[in-house]
Amino acid sequence: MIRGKFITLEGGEGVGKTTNLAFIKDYLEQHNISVVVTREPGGTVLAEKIRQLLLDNKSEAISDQAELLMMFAARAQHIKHVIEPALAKGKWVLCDRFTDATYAYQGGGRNMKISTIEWLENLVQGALRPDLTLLLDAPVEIGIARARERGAFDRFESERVSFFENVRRAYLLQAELYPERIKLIKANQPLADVQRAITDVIRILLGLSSLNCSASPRLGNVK
Ligand code: Z5A
Repeated sequence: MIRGKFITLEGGEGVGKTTNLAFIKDYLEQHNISVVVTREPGGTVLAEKIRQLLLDNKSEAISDQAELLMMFAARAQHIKHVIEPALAKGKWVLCDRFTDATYAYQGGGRNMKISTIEWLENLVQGALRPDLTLLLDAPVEIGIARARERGAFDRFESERVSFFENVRRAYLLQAELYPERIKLIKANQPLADVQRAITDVIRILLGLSSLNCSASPRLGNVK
């Protein structure tokens, strides 16, 4: 059995991760690939309960340390019960956020030590890393405006704009550190153009194209 591929979608709030996850799933299925769509925090019964606790903005204040550990507790369940079994069966896993989000939100947003995140990443994931990460990037105010059209804010969405600026910077740093794995997609363009850029990247992963794609990990492309 050939192991499946692990693809993650990342980016600040409202950049279009959920919208494009559905698009990628359809595209892969058209190429006869069996896909498992999941998300973090979440993806199992227990991990979804942890997600509810993390997003609830009416509960007691969650310390930064507790938040970080809850992210990795949910992730440990998710990897053991969903991600690893699916990959071992040859399925492709499409995940809405993964550990790059921890570097961005807990590292960039909450200012937690990167070495602590790295330590937890190695403990919980072993050698598991995404094969491809699509980082949807847009100026913070665009993502916030899109996301807030939905109404009520969760615990993260209630953060200040400066928090999301730090998150965005940390994501872009991840893209600079891992240019082979993380492909930057400009998300402040019409959805059809975003999806064309995504298709270019996915085609390369599928071995359907070796051309240079319009997505680029270079920071010069942002704003
Ligand atoms: N979190 C963390 O802190 N640490 C971690 O390790 C992990 C997560 C894993 C929950 O995530 C929170 O967990 C998250 C970080 C934290 N909090 N925040 N913020 P989430 O993924 O569930 O929450 P989210 O980022 O807020 O998701 P979202 O708001 O649903 O955004 P999205 O999925 O990226 O966007 P969308 O729903 O696809 O699109 C939003 C709207 O924009 C929608 O109306 C679309 O139709 C529209 N859209 C999308 N693309 C376009 C384009 N190109 N043009 C115009 N309109 C568009």
